[in-house]
Amino acid sequence: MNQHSSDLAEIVAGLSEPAKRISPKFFYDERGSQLFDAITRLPEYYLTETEIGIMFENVHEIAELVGPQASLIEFGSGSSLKTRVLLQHLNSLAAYVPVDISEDHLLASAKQIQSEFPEIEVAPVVADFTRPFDLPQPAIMPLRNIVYFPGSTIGNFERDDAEALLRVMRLEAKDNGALLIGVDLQKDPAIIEAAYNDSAGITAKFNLNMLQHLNNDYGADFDAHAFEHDANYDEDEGRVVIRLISQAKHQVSIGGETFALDDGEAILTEYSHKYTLDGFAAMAAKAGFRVEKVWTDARQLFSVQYLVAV
Ligand code: SAH
Ligand code: AVI
Repeated sequence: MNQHSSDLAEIVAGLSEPAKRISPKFFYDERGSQLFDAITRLPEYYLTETEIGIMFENVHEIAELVGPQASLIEFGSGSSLKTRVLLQHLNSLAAYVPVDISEDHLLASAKQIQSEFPEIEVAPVVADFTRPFDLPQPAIMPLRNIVYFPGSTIGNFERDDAEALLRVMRLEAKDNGALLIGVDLQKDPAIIEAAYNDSAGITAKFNLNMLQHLNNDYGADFDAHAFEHDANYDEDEGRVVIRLISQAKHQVSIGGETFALDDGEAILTEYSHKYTLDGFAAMAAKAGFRVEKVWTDARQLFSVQYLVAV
């Protein structure tokens, strides 16, 4: 089965469940990637600004831990916004390998990075990182692999899937490698809910754009006007639950199947888990990593963590 057919089968399977769901990876066509970039600039979306602040403050220490001639492999690189500070400070990088599912956006970002850092080999990989994929062999032999996973994208995976993804990263890091990861922290629910219900309505557009993506690329016939964005923080589960709520009883078709939606029925599009430091360390340990260093901001909103293979 090719990538497109297995994606379509995955979407149909999610809509066939009693509680309908679509994976958040389908947010990211070109427009979805642009809308995500707009989210990162929103005043309510504390994650990006806070993470960049932590990176700037601690990049010398990070560079020391990483050492010379590493290969930097970034999962879900998007516009590689936070990576620039690393590319400026890491010592004689062997290569930078951004991996992302959003093909046009990745290739344009990689080209831009290559022009800003001509001395570094930039080798983009278009792939769904939840499925097996090959990494390129850089011209300079890396001394170690550093997997970089910023943005708290790990939070978009349910706990078992997050642990499985950490295991994949553990394999990529090999025994002498490390994982540098951004992890959003549990905090006052009001701060979290505001980040996913911004007053400019960009997160709503991002959520609804998934339906347009499925119409354009997978032959669906969703009417995006028939849905509303919904995001609530579930404190017990420590996660934001992001959904699209049908505003009328209607039907949608995709992949030769027709699905009935009730007025008020939800399609789950994303979870965004928030961790405690202890909770994340316990999960990382199960995946074969030990947390060597944690950096946070003064308000303890967000963390950047350096995990070594055990
Ligand atoms: N790392 C950036 C972007 C985060 S947005 C930052 O911190 O700002 C999440 C990114 O992961 C998007 O660029 C999206 O296209 C990518 N992504 C999401 N699911 C993916 C998957 N399964 N495989 C590959 N890339 C994925
Ligand atoms: C990519 N990911 C970490 C974002 C998040 O905060 O969970 C995606 C997002 N969804 C809505 N706003 C941002």
